[in-house]
Amino acid sequence: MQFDVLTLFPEMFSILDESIIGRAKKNKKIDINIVNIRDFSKNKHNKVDDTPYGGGAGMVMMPDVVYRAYDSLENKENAKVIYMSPQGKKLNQEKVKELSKENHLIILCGHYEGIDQRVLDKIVDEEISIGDYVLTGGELPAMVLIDSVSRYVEGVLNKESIKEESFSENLLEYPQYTRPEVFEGEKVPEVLLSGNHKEIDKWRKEKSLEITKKKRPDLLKEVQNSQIAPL
Ligand code: 4G0
Repeated sequence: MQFDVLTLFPEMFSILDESIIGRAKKNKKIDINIVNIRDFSKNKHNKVDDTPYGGGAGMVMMPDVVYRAYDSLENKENAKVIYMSPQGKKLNQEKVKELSKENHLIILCGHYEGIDQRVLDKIVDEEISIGDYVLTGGELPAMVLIDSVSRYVEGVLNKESIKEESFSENLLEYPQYTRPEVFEGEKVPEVLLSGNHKEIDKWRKEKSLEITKKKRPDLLKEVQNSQIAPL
């Protein structure tokens, strides 16, 4: 999977060199190409934004600079262009799975009051929001998108994790325990030490259901609607 990111703050993306996404990059399971929009300014001061027509506060990113940055990318024909914006369609796990089936995503990160509408109309296929709140830029949302989508790319996670996840769809995870057997006087639930895998599975499903009922009853209604009997 190829990700191209158009941004004014390329250094923010060093976060993706860590942990599982960093390993996926090293192992060539994903390729993340960060492009600095500022490199495509023709202004002698490398200006990338200007005041809004019609007046008002803040600055707007100029369409020609953003377009040249986009146009510099190779193999765009089969790529989907995504604009990270609080006005976009809300990202969820279903959308993440759908995007993971693409081969090439181009992610545009806006700043200031946004980007000139004309270049958005010309190049953007989908506008996506990571939630109903405003951030200072689209960079953190872009990284959230890359992380969540990369988890579904073949070879990034081990197959077991993904399988277990789909098994418990629309339910929250059961609690996990590891050594020591007693921590601050609290013992690990006995059933997990029993070696009885049928009983362990049953306990975990019950816990998942109980925790979902308590923390996210809205999810449980979706489980009922989807006709998947969890127990
Ligand atoms: C475009 C995305 C980009 C427009 C981006 C702001 C939150 C999200 C930006 C704006 C972002 C999100 C109109 C304020 C940059 N903040 N929820 N900030 N406007 O995904």
